[in-house]
Parts: sequence; C-alpha cells; structure tokens
Amino acid sequence: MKMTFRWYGPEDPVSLDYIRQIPKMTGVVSAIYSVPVGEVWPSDKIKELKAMVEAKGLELEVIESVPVHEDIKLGRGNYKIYIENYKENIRRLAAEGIKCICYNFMPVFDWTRSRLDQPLPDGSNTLVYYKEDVDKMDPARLALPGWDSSYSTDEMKELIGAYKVLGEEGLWKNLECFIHEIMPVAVECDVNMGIHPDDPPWSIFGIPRIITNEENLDRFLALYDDKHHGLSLCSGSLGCSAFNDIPRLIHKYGTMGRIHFAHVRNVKILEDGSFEESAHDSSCGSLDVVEMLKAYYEVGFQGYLRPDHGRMIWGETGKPGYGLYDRALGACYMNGIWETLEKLHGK
Ligand SMILES: [Mn+2]
Repeated sequence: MKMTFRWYGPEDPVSLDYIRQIPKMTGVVSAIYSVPVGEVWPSDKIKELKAMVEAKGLELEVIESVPVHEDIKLGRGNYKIYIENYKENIRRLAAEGIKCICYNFMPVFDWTRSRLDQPLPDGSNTLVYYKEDVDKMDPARLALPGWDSSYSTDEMKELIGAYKVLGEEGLWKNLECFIHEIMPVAVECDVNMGIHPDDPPWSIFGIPRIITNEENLDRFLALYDDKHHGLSLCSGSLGCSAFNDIPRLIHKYGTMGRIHFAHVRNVKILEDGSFEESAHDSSCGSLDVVEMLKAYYEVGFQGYLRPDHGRMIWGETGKPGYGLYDRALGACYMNGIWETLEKLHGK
C-alpha cells in the first residue's frame, strides 16, 4: 500500500510543503486543471507538475482525474474526437511515469451534496447529503463547487433531458464503447485505469447512474478482460448505500487484482438514507475502517490509497472536503492500522 494525498496543484491552499510533513506520505495525486474537459493535456504542463511534486520529495504516479467529456457519455457531438484525445492523454501521462488514472462516468453532476459546511456538535463542519434538501433542488439552476459551472440554465436543461432519454442502458452502451476504445492504449502503456463509483450511488434528479453496487461493478469489470481495467474503490461513495458491504467488496475485487486506487473515508448514514461525512475513525461513522484496511492487507494490496474527504477542523478554511488537518489525521490513523496489521502478521 502506498499512502497518497490529493493535491489540487499550486492553487491548492494545502501546500506540498505541508503534505510532505505527514508521516509516511509517499506522493500526491493531482491533475492538470487549466485545460478544458476533453482537450489534450500539453506534455510540458504534465512535466512541470511532476517536477513540482518531485522537488518536494514526493511522487506523482496517480492522476485524479482525467475527466470524461459529456459528449463521450452521451455518445453524441464530438465524442470520437474526445475519445482520441483521451487516448492521447493516457499516452502522454504514461510517458511521464504515471501508473494509474482515476476517472468517473457520472453524468453532469460529479459528487452531490446538499450542504458543504454543515456544523457538527464538536464545532467542526462537514459535507452532508440530506435527502429532503436535495429533493427540493432545481438541478438546472444549481451550482456547487467542484461542478462544471460553465453551462447556462438552458444548456443544463438540455443536457439533463438528453441523459433522461439516454437512460441507464444507453449510458452502459456508451461506457462500453469508451472502454473498448481506451483500454488497448492503457494496456499498451501499462497504465491502470480505475473508475470511481458514483457519489452517491443512486440516481439523482432522474439522471441515470450506473457505477453504484456490486452487480454493476461486476458488469463493468466484465466489459474488458484485462487487469489494467479496474476500480478506484471509494468507500465513502459506495458506502453511503447500506447495501454495499465495503470490506467484502475490497476482498472480492482486491483478490481479482482489480483495485488500483483506494479512497478511504467514513460516512454516517442517517435513518432516512441521508448521510454526513464523518471523521475517518470507525467510531465516528457507519463504516468500519479497520475492517476495510484488514481486507486490503489480506489481499496483499499494492496499489495507492488516500484519505478521501475530511471535515474542516481547528478553524481551517478552504476547499470543502479537502482541508489539511482532518485528512492528515485520517492518513495517520490508517498508517497506524496498517503498521499494526503488519506487526501482527509478521509483514
Ligand atoms: Mn472518492
């Protein structure tokens, strides 16, 4: 297991100087944020990013994410050009030593929350998904940080309508087409592709979502018979549906060698199916982080792992979910569990 940390580049209020001070941190996962979705990333920008990270004694082996253009997901417009661009990005990233690429196939909205700074009883704040509040939202007029805000209300309405017409099976078809196009390139470049599950793992605003549960993960992996075709298994995304037994899924897909990147975080599932993102410790949420790491340990996980979102604590402000302190606590907690497992089992 290699412990890593997400870093949003030089604009990130959390600096590499701080990240390198977290014990046992091997590297960061990052991306080129200045290039519009679907375009080819200039090689000099990739080189520059890598040099910045390595100058601080950290590795850059994982890219999160190379986003997939909506035209690819909808199978319309310039999707063929965007798929070719995607292949070129895989080649260029591989040439700079990237070993793993995280991506997702969520239509329009990436992760969805009803509030990004919900106060908790201990004075910290966190991202929450309260069903009642999400049901009241108008997706065409909605903007949350991290979402593509470049659409006008009319464009957003059209886009949402197109996905409703496409439906789940249409989305599967376009995902299959994308996978069959890009995977031979990834295999040739020896780059592991890890799809990130949908967050949360259910349909929102009537838009299809398909990377949501075990049955669909099985169907996804069956699309291409090669180990490079795998998962970025995110415990917090899959885990906010109580039907997903995360340690069991880690065992299953880890044994198959299909988990390339692990996102570990905890969520507290509320009675009505809403959830709050909690501290990493098992005692703070509904998921058992020790059982998850035990599963990774038992399958001999060699991939990358990172603490996923954290709360905002100790007065920190910044990008919701991506402050320094709570994620650093999460990394230390997980490193402690891992070291204990190694000592108990003699490595
Ligand atoms: Mn995640």
